[in-house]
Amino acid sequence: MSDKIMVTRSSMPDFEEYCREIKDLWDSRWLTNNGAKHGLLEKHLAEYFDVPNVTLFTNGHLALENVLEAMDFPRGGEVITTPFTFASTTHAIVRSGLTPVFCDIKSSDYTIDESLIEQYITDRTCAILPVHVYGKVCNVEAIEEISEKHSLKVIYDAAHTFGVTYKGVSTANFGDASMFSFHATKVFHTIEGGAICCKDGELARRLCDIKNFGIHGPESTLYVGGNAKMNEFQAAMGICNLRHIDEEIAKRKAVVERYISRLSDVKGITLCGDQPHVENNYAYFPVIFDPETFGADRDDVFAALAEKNIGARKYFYPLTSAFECYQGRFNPEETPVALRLSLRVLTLPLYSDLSLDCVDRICDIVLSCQNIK
Ligand code: T4K
Repeated sequence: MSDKIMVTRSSMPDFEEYCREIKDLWDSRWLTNNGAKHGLLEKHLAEYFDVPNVTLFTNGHLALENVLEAMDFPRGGEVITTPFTFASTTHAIVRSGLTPVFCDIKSSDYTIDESLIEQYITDRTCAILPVHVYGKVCNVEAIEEISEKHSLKVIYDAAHTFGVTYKGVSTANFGDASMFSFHATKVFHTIEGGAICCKDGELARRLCDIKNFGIHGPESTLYVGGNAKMNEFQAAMGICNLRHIDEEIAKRKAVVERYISRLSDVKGITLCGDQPHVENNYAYFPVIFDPETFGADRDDVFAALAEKNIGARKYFYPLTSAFECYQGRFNPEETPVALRLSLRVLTLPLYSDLSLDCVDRICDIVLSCQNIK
């Protein structure tokens, strides 16, 4: 294979379509700070998610930091979360002066194990921050029950769930707030970008101020805010991409179905099955390799693919609790399911214009690793 296949590849709108969308910026010269495109994208997304408030950010990570700041938790407060995620989730908690408390995940869908949450609740706990990892939906009903019982806030890291619904409801509607990432690698993107979706209008208003230096009005600055605003070129990309989102998800579905047809009955390979009542967005394709029964481990498969110029990724290895920057603070062994999965998972390439021929070639290489040990 000559051209490198990466784990993902940004979807682009038609070049002319994007040019048409940004053309009026040359007339208005209004490039950022709550511009017209920003307003339009917020409106379109609120309709798409069917949620009252969408606040746009320059990226998902700052959206998460800003919502933690807006909730005004006491310094050192504990946030129950999972370590099987991208660096951003844990870093946002720590950078906000809060303490992550790691709960294990379920081997069935890699989301937080709701049956373990209550054992971590102390009088310092202020929030639960679960991750809809790979677009798999957490047990939102159980989490809501726990949060109500203990008066805790719930902030979902919904970075991976654009377009995902549970019982017909967008994941933007669960918890006190949900953070979406619109990074270039996501199912829906604004180049860089993100959003907080919430029902509470007061929280949304605070977020608007905090992301703009805390400025509330011309002569009023209410918060020690920073700068996390989305600009007009980002918003224009979002407006274009949103027009094609159904097609984007349908194409990804075809790729995933091909992977499933080739890999689902292979000894030693576990795929994450469909969840009841969930409409997928086909954001990632994680595969778990059991070295004993597959006869090769995750790293063997990763190396075999790399040799053929295919860049699969070990999302999410290492666990965030094992990062060098947190050395001595957390013990990854305390989340044994997450640790085991992080050592066995490989996310295979997945994007909307990945051809089915390429999927077949990737699967052929994966299967050629069987029993190489
Ligand atoms: N929470 C969770 C659970 C997340 O997964 C993320 C981000 C966040 C929070 C934070 O959201 P943001 O602040 O990013 O909005 C990538 C993405 O940068 C990151 O957004 C994403 N999660 C994470 C899972 O993946 P890297 O370090 O793996 O990216 P990189 O540069 O290695 O790119 C991966 C592949 O994507 C490349 O091999 C090729 C392709 N690619 C990349 C770029 C930058 C493109 O096709 N186009 C591009 O422009 O983090």
